[in-house]
Amino acid sequence: MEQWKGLIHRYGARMQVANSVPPVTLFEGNTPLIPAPRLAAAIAPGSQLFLKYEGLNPTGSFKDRGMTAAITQAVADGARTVICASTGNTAASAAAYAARAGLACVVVIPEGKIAVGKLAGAIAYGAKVVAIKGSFDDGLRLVREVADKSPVALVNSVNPVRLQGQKTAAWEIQDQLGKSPDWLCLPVGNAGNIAAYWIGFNESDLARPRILGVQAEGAAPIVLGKPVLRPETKATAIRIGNPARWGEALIALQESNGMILAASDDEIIEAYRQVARLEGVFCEPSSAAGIAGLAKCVKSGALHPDGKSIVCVLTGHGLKDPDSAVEGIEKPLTVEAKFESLARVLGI
Ligand code: AN7
Repeated sequence: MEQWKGLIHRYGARMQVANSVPPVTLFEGNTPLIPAPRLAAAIAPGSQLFLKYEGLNPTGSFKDRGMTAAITQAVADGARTVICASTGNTAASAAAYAARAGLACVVVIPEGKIAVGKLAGAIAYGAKVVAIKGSFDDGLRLVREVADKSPVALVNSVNPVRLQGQKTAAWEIQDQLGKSPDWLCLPVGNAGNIAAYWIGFNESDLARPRILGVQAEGAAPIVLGKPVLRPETKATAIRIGNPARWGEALIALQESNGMILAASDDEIIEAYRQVARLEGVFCEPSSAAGIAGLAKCVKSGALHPDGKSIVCVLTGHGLKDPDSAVEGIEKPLTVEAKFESLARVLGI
C-alpha cells in the first residue's frame, strides 16, 4: 500500500486550500475507527458502536486535521507568524505545524485552565505562550483584534480553511464503515468540529448521519440558547461560553434531525473512565462528552440504539490531561521488593 502522507496529499483535491506550496504536514489523519462492543453493551445495547480515535493524530488531537490546512494556507499567503486562542489542543497543534513550516507561533490561553500535556506541547514546539486572566472567549476576542491590526494569520476555527481540513474526518469514517453511521456523537466547544463534519457529510453522496452534539453543563450556551459569561467545567477543552460557529452548529443539528444536550461533569468523567476500562481507549475528559451524551439519550429513551451504527468521536488523547486521570484515585500500593510481599497483596 502507498505510504500515508497526510490529509492534503489524500484529499487536497476536495479541500479549498492553497496548492501553490508543498503541504505542511505531520502525516495527520487516517485515525482508527475502533469497534467498542463492551461499551455498547454498557450504554447502548444492540448498537454497533465505534470510536473514532482522534487522539492518535500527531499532536494528540483532531485539531491537526485543520492545522495542516490552515498552516499550509498561511505559508502560501506569506505569513511569518500565526496566532490562536486556545483551551489547549489548538495551541499545541498550531505550535507544531508552525514549527514544521518555520513560522513563529503565539498562543493565548486562559490562565490556569489548560491541561498540562497541552501546555507541554505548545512549549516543546517553541510557541510563545501567553496566559490571560480571562476565558477562552476573551482570548478569541483578543487574537481576532491582533489579527485585524497586524500581519499575523489567525488559525482558530473562525478561519474557514481549518474546517476544510477537519471535514475529512467525515469521509474517513464513511470509508472505514462503508457507509455513514446512523448517529455521530461529539463534544461541542467552539463548534468548529460539528460544523466541519457537517460540511464533510454534505460533500458526500452517501446518506447523512444524525448528529448528537454534547456540551458540558457549566458551559452549554447552545443548549441554553444564550452565551455563558463564566463557563466552568472539568472538561477544560470545551470550557467555552460563546462559540464562534454557533450558527453552523444549529444548522447541522437541524438539517441532520439531530440533538444537542448538556452532560454534567460527573457524567463526563464517568464516561471517560468507562471507555478506558471497557475498551482500553484513553481519551481526555472533554472527548468523552459524546459518550456521556449518548448514554444519557439512551437512558431517557430519546435515542433507540437497537440495530443502529453509532460513532463517538474521541477528539483528544488521555495523556493530554494526566491530572484528570489520577484525580481522586488512591495512590498505587507500595510493597517491599520481595515475592512474599507482592504475593500477599495479590492474594496468592
Ligand atoms: C479535545 O483547543 O477549542 O467544538 O482551543 O480540544 O470544534 O471547539 C478545543 C476544542 C472537543 C471542541 N474536544 O471542539 C481549543 C479548543 C477537544 C477539544 C473540542 C475541543 P470545537
